[in-house]
Amino acid sequence: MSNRLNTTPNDLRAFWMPFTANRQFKKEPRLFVGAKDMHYTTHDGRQVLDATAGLWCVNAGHCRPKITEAIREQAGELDYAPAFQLGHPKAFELANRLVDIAPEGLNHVLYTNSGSESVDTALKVALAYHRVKGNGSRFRLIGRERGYHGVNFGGISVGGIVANRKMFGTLLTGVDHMPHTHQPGKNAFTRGEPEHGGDLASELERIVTLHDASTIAAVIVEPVAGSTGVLIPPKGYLQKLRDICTRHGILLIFDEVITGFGRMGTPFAAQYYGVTPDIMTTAKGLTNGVIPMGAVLVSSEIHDAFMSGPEHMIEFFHGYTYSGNPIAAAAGLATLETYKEEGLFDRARDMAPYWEDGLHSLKDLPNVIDIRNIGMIGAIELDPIAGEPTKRAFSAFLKAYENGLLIRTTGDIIAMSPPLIAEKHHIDEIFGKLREILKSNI
Ligand code: PXG
Repeated sequence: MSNRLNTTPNDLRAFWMPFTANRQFKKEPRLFVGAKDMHYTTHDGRQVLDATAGLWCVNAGHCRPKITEAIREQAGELDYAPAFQLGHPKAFELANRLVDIAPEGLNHVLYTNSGSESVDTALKVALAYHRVKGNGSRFRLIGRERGYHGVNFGGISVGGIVANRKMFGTLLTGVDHMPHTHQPGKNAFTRGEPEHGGDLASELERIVTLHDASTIAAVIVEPVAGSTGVLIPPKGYLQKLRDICTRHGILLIFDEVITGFGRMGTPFAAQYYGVTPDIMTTAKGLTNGVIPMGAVLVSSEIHDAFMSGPEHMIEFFHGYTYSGNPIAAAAGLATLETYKEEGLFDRARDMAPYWEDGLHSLKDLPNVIDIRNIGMIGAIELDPIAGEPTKRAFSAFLKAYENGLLIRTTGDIIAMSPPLIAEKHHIDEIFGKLREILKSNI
């Protein structure tokens, strides 16, 4: 006897979809069956322009030949190699290439399979680092309101999105949160970095005073908060966090799962802002979203602190079956080569002003209460319908999909982050379609 709910072909019920309105979806399914460069093909044969690079990950565009070929070849040559006590060449090669484009001083790489795992890995490295240095009293982790650091227990503990936390009990203990930096009253419709709010970094100083620096292991922030609706750090904010952490011996972790791999027009946001963290988490664009893989980059200071004791002993009791998986590593190498050959990070930097102009041209439309942008990231905040939060933006999402445009929404905010291969005419099409949608009464 089958466990299936019934045996109808194409039955959608067994798959409990992630972060999805399952009942709405299954009434009106939206399926992609193909993709190429800037477009998806839907199950009903329509082309949809991708204004979100999948979920902020397909930075080089879809089904790029070099990446596809690398995966195909690797799958036929070496499918899997045990990750513990054994290795394979491409995992080492990819780590070197990552270090080459990373901010100076981040010289070592731990592999994961997702952004959530990168975050939990980074938090564990931070705690263990202080312990091996004889500072085991540093156990606290500091995150930020509205932060998104994936969905594992470490990530939701330091994260600050209520819906992602409230169902899950006590989470990690010893966590505190800085305030978020969103100040629409002062900063609405700012192009690029907001003027107001840099001083909010001094809230970290207040938290340090409350708990004492000797109890704090690390601070984790997204340089630009993505999932919560694109919150761009106010001028001077990240540097201030860096200074406070340095002064108090606290590790600074940048969660670059979204901001990494050219999204800001630089390899990482750290380079865009000229602020170097001690640990950096990545995923998504590392393999162009094609194969699950993440990487955590750490400083030599951190890595070297673990390299003591008998040489036959494992130095750090952490890792995944698929850490540095050969097919993922091959995809990662081919992705980095594609970024380099096509100059996609520079291209993003050069295209960003055009993106900014297009985005801000929507300022006059009904219910638009803020527009924000940085690099190839943009957000349009809509006035929520009274008593029905999220509905206005979700309607815009559905209308856009019907009209051949893929956007993301979170709350009543539309977020966009196109593949970095986007041409000006794609950008015109994105904002032309959005103008029509927002003009209609949603
Ligand atoms: N950190 C950050 C900063 C992220 O944005 C994660 C960690 C977790 O990554 P994984 O690979 O475990 O999902 C993320 C993920 C959206 C959206 O539309 C954002 C994410 C994932 C899905 C949708 O904003 N970010």
